[in-house]
Amino acid sequence: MIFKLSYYPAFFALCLMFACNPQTVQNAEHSHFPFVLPKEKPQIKLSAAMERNYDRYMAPRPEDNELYTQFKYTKLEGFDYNGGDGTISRRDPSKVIFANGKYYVWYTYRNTPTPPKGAKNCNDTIPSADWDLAEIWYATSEDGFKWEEQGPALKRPEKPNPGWRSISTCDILEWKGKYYIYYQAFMEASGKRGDDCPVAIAYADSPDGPWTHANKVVIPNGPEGAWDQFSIHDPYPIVRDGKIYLYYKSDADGDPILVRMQGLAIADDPMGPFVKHPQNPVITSGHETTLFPFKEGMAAMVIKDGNEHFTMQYAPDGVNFDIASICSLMPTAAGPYVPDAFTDTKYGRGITWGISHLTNATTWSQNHAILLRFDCDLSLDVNDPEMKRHNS
Ligand code: AAL
Repeated sequence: MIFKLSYYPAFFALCLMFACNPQTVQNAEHSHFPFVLPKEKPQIKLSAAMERNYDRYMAPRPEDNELYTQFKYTKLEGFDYNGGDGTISRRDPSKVIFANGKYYVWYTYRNTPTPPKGAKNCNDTIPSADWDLAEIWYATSEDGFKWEEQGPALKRPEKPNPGWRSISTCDILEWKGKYYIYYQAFMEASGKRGDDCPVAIAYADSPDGPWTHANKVVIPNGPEGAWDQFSIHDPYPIVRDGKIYLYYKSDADGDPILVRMQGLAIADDPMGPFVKHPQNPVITSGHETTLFPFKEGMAAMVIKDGNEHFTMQYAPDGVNFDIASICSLMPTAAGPYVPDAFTDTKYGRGITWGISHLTNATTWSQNHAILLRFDCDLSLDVNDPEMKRHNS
């Protein structure tokens, strides 16, 4: 409908009267609604959606939330994939660390005569899944974009040691000047009962190795009926409170309710014993584990799978996580560069980049995967007075 020109003065007069009405002004000041979204939760009756917009997340707008980010992806230089025919795969990167003037990343490396063929068709040389018959390789970089593959950090140990069939999905710990790699230790092919594997460990004096398999399970599967009976996957150690906080995933043998939750095991020594937290599982969703110290607590990227997939979560005590934000296009199997992963920080500074993987996912067992870099903004200002106060 079009206003006749002669109506305009009357219309503006009405608007002016409304704006100048003391009652209108008072309401606007009182509620700020529905015109302005206040930063603090207003003391008025809110809808359920607005209640949780204030209570559940760290800020009412994503852009003000320190644990909200968008992700940017960049192809890495320096890796050969045999033309992408599925015979070479790199996946499940560790955290990135900085040592000896360069960045290091470790990852699952598979180079087999054929791409994965599924559990029925695998043998000693044909892999069942992308992470079957794998080794742990590593690469270094000066800028995080151009990488030099250095070769194997760890080959499979001799049968019957844990991991003789495959070693995969590792993560790194630096502790008292020594280095430790935690990895999934397969004793049968994935897709048979091999995925029911525990976590084993190797150690070295330098990130360049040489690495020694301890030939020892450090995080065993839970007892029958426990949520983590079937697997201990994606080990992810961080130093907190002078101890090793190792997060891990279990997949409950495909149980539709419990599928892929995350737990925590704590130890005073890298070799264990690790004590599983009585409140496990501490995260109910996600797939691979990705966490980092943030403020006084721990932040987690809860990526695919579960009711709370694609969220950033925060636990002030590293145990009791809540949703901080919802993000999209999150990095799969992210291994961030966590500058304070091992410093026992009292006020974590967050992350800005890391390495993740991308699979072509043509079958359940995934033909092959590539590594790529992600960039994000999940970091705090290092000059933040709070950070200085906590870490001084
Ligand atoms: C990954 C990880 C673990 C699983 C498989 C290989 O992305 O969650 O490592 O076992 O998939």
